Amino acid sequence: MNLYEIFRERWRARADAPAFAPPGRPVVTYGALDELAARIAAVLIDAGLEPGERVLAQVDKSVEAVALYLGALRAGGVFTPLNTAYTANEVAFFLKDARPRAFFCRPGTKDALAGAAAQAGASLVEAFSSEPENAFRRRVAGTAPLGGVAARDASDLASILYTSGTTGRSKGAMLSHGALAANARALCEVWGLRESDVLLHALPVFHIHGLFVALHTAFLNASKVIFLDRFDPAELRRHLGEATILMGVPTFYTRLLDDGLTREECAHMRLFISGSAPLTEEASNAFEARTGFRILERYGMSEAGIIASNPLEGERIPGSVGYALPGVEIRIADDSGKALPRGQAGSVEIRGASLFSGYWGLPEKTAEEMRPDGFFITGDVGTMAQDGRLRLVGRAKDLIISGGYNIYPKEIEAVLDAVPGVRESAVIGAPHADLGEGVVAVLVAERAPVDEAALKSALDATLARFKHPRRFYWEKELPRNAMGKVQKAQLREKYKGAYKA
Ligand code: MLC
Repeated sequence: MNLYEIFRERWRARADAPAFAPPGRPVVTYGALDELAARIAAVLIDAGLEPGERVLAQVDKSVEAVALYLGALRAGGVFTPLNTAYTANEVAFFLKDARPRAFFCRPGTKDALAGAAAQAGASLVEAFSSEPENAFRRRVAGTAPLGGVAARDASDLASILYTSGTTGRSKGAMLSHGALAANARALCEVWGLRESDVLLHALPVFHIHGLFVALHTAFLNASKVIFLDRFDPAELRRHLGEATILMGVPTFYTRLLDDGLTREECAHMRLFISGSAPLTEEASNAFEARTGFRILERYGMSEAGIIASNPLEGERIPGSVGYALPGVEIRIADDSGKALPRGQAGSVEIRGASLFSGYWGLPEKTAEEMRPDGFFITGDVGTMAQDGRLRLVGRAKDLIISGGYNIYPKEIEAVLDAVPGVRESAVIGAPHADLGEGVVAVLVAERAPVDEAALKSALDATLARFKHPRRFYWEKELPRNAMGKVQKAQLREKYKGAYKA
């Protein structure tokens, strides 16, 4: 069961139906999308791609980029997308770790990355763009489409999604064809998604939210996607009248309100869905007061797809992420994995068909995060009400969520600690009106505070800009407990106003 085959069965009867409608560009039908994916699959196989080999891609959002994903699936490859904000330094790590057969990058970065890609074993290295004169596009256009779809089992990998980790080293979450199919089907069921729905898509396509949650559900219904290059509130508002579904991070919703979104503009909409970061009760209420819609909040992660969702019918409660999805078991457990009584706060652990298959090349790390009975320890802390509604109340892991991106402090601290003159650092999240949390660095100097320019240039050389702290504070020393562990809660309290002014 190749996931692509599941999509294609649905598309057969809908070959003339619009798949993608990117404003200002021609509509792409499901038939045309299938053919483009078949040509890309043929090119990948010509280049030597064997089933199970990785196709690593750091490419800009476009219909062609989605076709690249689909072509990799069709050829039996393991699609491994990368955030377009990652620096060459970060990409070099992913190349080494993923050892892809094929690597696709943006035209401007090919020279810098081609050597590392070849060293990692890539036999196809292409500068990818949606421009018609792009050499890879021309090669695709001149290649006969692959007739079939590579045979894959439910347990075979379809994708690896990299997430940073608490140790500072990124881990690739391995997702199987079966896991992705199970999650997409469950979502279509709980959100009542159907052929006539029109999805307004403004998310990036290198994370589960934009690539899997949003697109897989549309693909299963062969429904139309209005495909925007990026999130721009004014542009998005112009298309609400043609759409029925929007999926976004909380920042989308607060920016839409700030931009002047009106009730009339939402008249054609059926459902607004939010995830990837906590939606505040305040934002949820403000959105309902303005538009009449209660945003449906759901909870997910790369390792598990969507785990829980507020109901389509019935009350959507702000602050709760709703009920376990069909096929997903959630338990609130103590440190040993023993289930706690309802209402008590504990570790959120999950099991089910959509769970990942482990971290790529890291069996020990996988084992650390799995219970012997197959439950995955999410790292979130939550409570479950008597009626089964889940509420997230904290995080056991040191993680910042900014604008829907997960940012792990350890990685940033390692860069700051290496700057001459910095003795040590602690990176924390502080409330941020637009992004939910903003990144703050608290530093201790060897002698005197280091010039901020030196810190920024070290960050520029290594880390994607969304990870960069925009506030720097100097302390004589970091607060520690008796065990010597930095007391980040104290720092978060002290610097909670960092982004207020
Ligand atoms: C952009 N910037 C950010 C940022 N996004 N900084 C912190 N956090 C972010 N999320 C910075 C850039 O580095 C840049 O800084 C400046 O903001 C402007 O960049 P931009 O590209 O113009 O930003 P903008 O378009 O405003 O992007 C904001 C955003 C975007 C919220 C629209 O971040 C976004 O689309 N987020 C969605 C993330 C997402 O899809 N998450 C799903 C993960 S999956 P400078 O200094 O360079 O100018 C997951 C599981 C699940 O979590 O359940 O879904």
